[in-house]
Amino acid sequence: GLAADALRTGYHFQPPMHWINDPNGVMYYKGVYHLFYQYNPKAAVWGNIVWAHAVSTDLVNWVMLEPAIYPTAPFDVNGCWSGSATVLPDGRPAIMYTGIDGDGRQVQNVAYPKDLSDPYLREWVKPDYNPVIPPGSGVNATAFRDPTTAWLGPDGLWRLVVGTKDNHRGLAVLYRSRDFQSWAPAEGGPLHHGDTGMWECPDFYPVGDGAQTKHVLKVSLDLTRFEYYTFGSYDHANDTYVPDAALADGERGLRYDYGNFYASKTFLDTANKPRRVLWGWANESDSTADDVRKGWAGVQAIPRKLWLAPDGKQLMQWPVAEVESLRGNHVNITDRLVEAGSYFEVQGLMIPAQADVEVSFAVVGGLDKAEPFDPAWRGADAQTVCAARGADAEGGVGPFGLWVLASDQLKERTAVFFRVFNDDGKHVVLMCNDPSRSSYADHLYKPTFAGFIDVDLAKTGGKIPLRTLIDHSMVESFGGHGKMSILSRVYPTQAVGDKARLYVFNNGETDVKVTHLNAYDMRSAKISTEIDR
Ligand code: DQQ
Repeated sequence: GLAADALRTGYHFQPPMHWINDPNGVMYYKGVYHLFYQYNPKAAVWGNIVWAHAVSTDLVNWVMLEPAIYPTAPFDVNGCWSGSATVLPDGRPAIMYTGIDGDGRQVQNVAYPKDLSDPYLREWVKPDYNPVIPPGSGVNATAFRDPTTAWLGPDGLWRLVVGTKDNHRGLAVLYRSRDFQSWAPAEGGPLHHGDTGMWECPDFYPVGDGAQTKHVLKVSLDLTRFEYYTFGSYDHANDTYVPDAALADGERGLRYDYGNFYASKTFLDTANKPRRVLWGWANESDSTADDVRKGWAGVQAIPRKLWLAPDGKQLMQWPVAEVESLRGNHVNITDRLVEAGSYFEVQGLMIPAQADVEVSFAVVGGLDKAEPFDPAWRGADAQTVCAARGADAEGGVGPFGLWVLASDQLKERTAVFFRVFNDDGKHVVLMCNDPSRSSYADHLYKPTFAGFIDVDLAKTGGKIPLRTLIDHSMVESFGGHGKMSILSRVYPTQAVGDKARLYVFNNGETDVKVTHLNAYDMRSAKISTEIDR
């Protein structure tokens, strides 16, 4: 079996035990960050779902509180599913969440804090007039959930979006309300829809400033378990949303993360500048039997700052700066050549299984040897390409990158790397996470994750940066200063704790150079409960 304790994360959010999934109701309120999340208080499998609750002043160290929202009434007797928080103009926060009622219908309910003078907002009250948004006629009552944070229109009406489906069509439906109690769907039809099955956990919010402001619509696809987003213009008067024409919609669209990252949600952090912060859930990729044995399942990704790229082509993400407060012992390497076909170990970390690594690569041998991009791959997704040309397939330019959570003989290792193709004279850069050798355990789900990263190596002088947050069973990577992220769950049996190692490798025919590498041991986040505070 897998070593349950050795695989628990040190600085990614996890409760002491049991199952977790979606982040819910994330907000900043009077100096405190709130993270609610889908939680099974009884077991390490999905079920008995309540909103567990944790609070923090820095998004890094957490106080675990009692569950905040749990079944108490006919309108949520079968479960309290995902939803969002809204801070109202009078300063009161409101939570909208999906309840599973006595008939198994999905309904939207509102809850308010019992005591506004409690800075932690421990107790929540559900008014008797719930549900406030039952599934109307023509709505699929078993696929109607996950209300977004609400926003106020220029006409003084509140708006929010609920995810649903109509046969195979995913829908984001907009509802309006004057008083946050009585809600009606916008007459103009759904805000957006796609031919991609149920849309879970929609999120809709502005990014950019001034003339550059865009609205982002993110949806979580129940069928593929990936998330996609578009951005474009939102007409506040008519509640219509038109994605930018240059962006692909649906499964060919952009993702926040090209790996194991789902049911995410953002909030506006008014304490800092302000910034928009993204939370997302990373599922396990071991077996259900492993989870039961481990006694826990599910982790939250590092909260990420999210913004619109200056070129307006995509969103960018970066771990919130507060995470760096956990950095300890530091290892630095400058201008080290990694010749074609070579590798070296990064020495000096005390616990390489719990580290933060920032590395900047430069292709110093030119791009001439880049492998031809197989025309058969046109239209295929990056994951397919990377599954065909993984970390161990020698290339022309790349694969080069990191081997993390590696055992001393390198039998276990997870590769995070770049690989450059020549597509009719245009260079295409693949960023990839290859876990195929991550563990001796043979029953694990080990999908290769990848994306095409928008970095023009001809313009950057061959330079491409990578940051990887390593946390025992988490490998969370950011390429190109936040242009692409890939989260992967791996379960080494040998490369655990201080036995794990870190390497830089180059499996290509072209030399690369590590211009800078800064690796840090990461202290564990402080997790306390009410009792030991
Ligand atoms: N998880 C929740 C649902 C949501 C799904 C139930 C997404 O509200 O649609 O736990 O992971």
